Parts: sequence; C-alpha cells; structure tokens
Amino acid sequence: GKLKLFKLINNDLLADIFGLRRSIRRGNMSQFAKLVCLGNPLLDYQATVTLEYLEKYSLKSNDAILVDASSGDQKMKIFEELLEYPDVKFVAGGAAQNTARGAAYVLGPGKVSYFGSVGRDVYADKLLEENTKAGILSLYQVQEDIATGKCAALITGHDRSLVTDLGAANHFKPEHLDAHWEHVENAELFYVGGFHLTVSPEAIIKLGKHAQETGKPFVLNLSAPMIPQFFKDALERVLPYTTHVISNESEAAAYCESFGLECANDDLVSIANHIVGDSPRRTVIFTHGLEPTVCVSASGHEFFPVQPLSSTNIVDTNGAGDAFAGGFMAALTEGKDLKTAIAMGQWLAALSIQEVGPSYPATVFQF
Ligand code: 26A
Repeated sequence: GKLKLFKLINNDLLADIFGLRRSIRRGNMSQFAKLVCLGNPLLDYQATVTLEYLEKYSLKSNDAILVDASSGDQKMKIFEELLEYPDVKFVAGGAAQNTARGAAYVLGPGKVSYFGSVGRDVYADKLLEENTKAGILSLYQVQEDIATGKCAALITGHDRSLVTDLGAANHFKPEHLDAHWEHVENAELFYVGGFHLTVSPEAIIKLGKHAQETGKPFVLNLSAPMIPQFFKDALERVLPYTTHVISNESEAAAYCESFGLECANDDLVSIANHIVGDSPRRTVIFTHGLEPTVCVSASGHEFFPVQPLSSTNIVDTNGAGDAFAGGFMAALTEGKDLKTAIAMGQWLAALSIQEVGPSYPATVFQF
C-alpha cells in the first residue's frame, strides 16, 4: 500500500515535500500559525447507503445540503438511522477543518490554526483531539447550550451526499476573532470555507478586510452548489477580498446559473473569468474530477492535467476537494508558485481518496 502511494508522488514534488519537512525540523516554532482557517467544525457520520435510501429523503447522490433542526425536518432522522448501520464511522469533518488538517499534514505542527464554533460535548472533544494530533491550533468558540454540528456523509459508490445539522457551528460570531486578534495579525494568509457564508459573512469580511489592508492572500472555497445558489448576496460581498477562489465544476455551474452568465454552465474558463472580474491579483482554480484543473487570472488561463487513480484504489471521495485545498494552501504557505500549489493539491486529494472520509494516510512519510 505505502509503495503504491509513493508512486503517486512525482520526484520534484517529493523533494519539495521533504524540503518542507526539513525546514520544519530546523525552524523555530512560533506560538502563532502562518495559515489561519475559518469554517464550520462538524463531526461526520459516514456510512454506505443504498440509492433507495437517498430517494426516501429526496437526496441527490453528490450534493451538500443543510437541515433545519428546529423546523421538524424529517431528515434529522437520518442521524438516528445511521447509528443502526454496521459500517457507520465517526470521523472529523467540516470542510475547512478538513483542509486545515490537510495543510498541517504537509506543513507539520504549529503552522495552521482554525476558527470555528463547537458545543461543550464529547463531539467537540473528538474534533479537538484530531486537530491536535494533526498539529493544528484550535481556536474554538464554545457554545454552552448547543451541540456540536454534525454531517451525515451518505456514500453510494464514488459519490457522497452530505446532510448537515450545523448546531453550534451556526453560532460563530465575529467577536470571537477580535478576542484572538493576535492570531489574525500574526498570520501570513487565510483560508475560508464558502460554507461559512451560511453562518457569518461578517466574520469572513472582518478577516478579508485585514487581509486586504495588509496584502495577505485570502483564499475562499465555494464549497458546494448551494453556496452560489442560495447565498449569492453574501458571496458577492466577500468575493472582492479574495486573492484565490477554489471551486469544483458543479459549484462553477451553480455560479454560472445563479449569476445569470451568458456562457454555457460547463464553460469553466468563461465562468472563472467572471469571478476574476477586473481584479489584477485574483486567481480562480477549478478542479474538475479527472479532467485537468483549470486556472484563470488576469494574465490568462492554464490547464493542469490530473494523474488518474485506478478505480480499485478509490476508497471514497468524501473530502477530496478539501484535501486539494489543503495541499494547495500548504504550498502557498511556503511561498511556492501556482503550478506547485496545484500539483500538491492534486497529490493530497489522491491520498485522501484512498482513505475513509476526509482523512490523510498516517504513515506515508515513514518506512
Ligand atoms: C454549511 N454546511 C452545509 C457545511 C458542510 C460541511 N462543512 C461545513 N459546512 N456540509 C458538509 N460539510 C463537510 O464537507 C466535508 C466534505 O467536503 C462535511 O463535514 C465533510 O467532512
């Protein structure tokens, strides 16, 4: 297994990663992380289900939706039903938190911190433990009376349908950033999950303004089709602060429709150009499954082919996009160029796809 994983890594990239690791060993640890992330911390309930099960709740096989726990949404039953599944697994989730773990996996301890809101419960203990193991500094806001958020990751073949009850994650407040502002001031770059647009656009804008004033990179992931579809206004308020926007092809299509673009919804270059707008410094990166990654900025567009993973090596694709962003952010954090950042994103995504859930192999750097 490990040897196969190594084959995935091209030599330059390997040298690069070991180069990074060496610099970590030499470097002195600072109490502030270079990369600061913001998102919704969730615990994933992951299980393989049938298509009939998805149909019962009118779920699409590859999608992410929100449930409203307070309105008696039938889909809340999913969390109880999954407890009866023999293969149900509880894994750390939350899209931006997965990305933070991915970046820390490459960068080593002390380089990544993460803001989000959790409850005071065993779920939060588990998430904190996973973050700590990964070398992330967790800057959680803790809600005394609201449970930590959860996400049912319903796997069918290579697809995953994500059903989220945000819980405590929905109560993150910008004031929590103020309370830890020294971590923001000492950061060198930021990563924000688009999913957080459903929670606190104000918190995102607070970080975005700081990034803009100080000239630090500010990276936003579109996260899911529902973000451009149902949170268009919030997205429009946040986009001006972004230096990089990461998205996949289905989020791009949703953007195209939501913003009423004239181009076809699979014309990724035109859609990306619209997001770049008249910004001289914004880069848009569209992943496209096994198709080449598309990269667009004011200076033009480029395609970066993906090395396909054989279908037998695919365990599940839950978190693949988050892992791409993790590798990409690790490279940006180390000041690497765009080409290297995309290669590292593709590489970490391939590693994550071979693990259960949004996870990374434990032993890839050791024999
Ligand atoms: C606001 N919503 C719906 C969400 C999420 C989410 N993370 C933050 N906010 N819905 C699903 N996820 C996470 O996405 C990961 C896979 O990309 C899941 O927790 C899962 O780990």
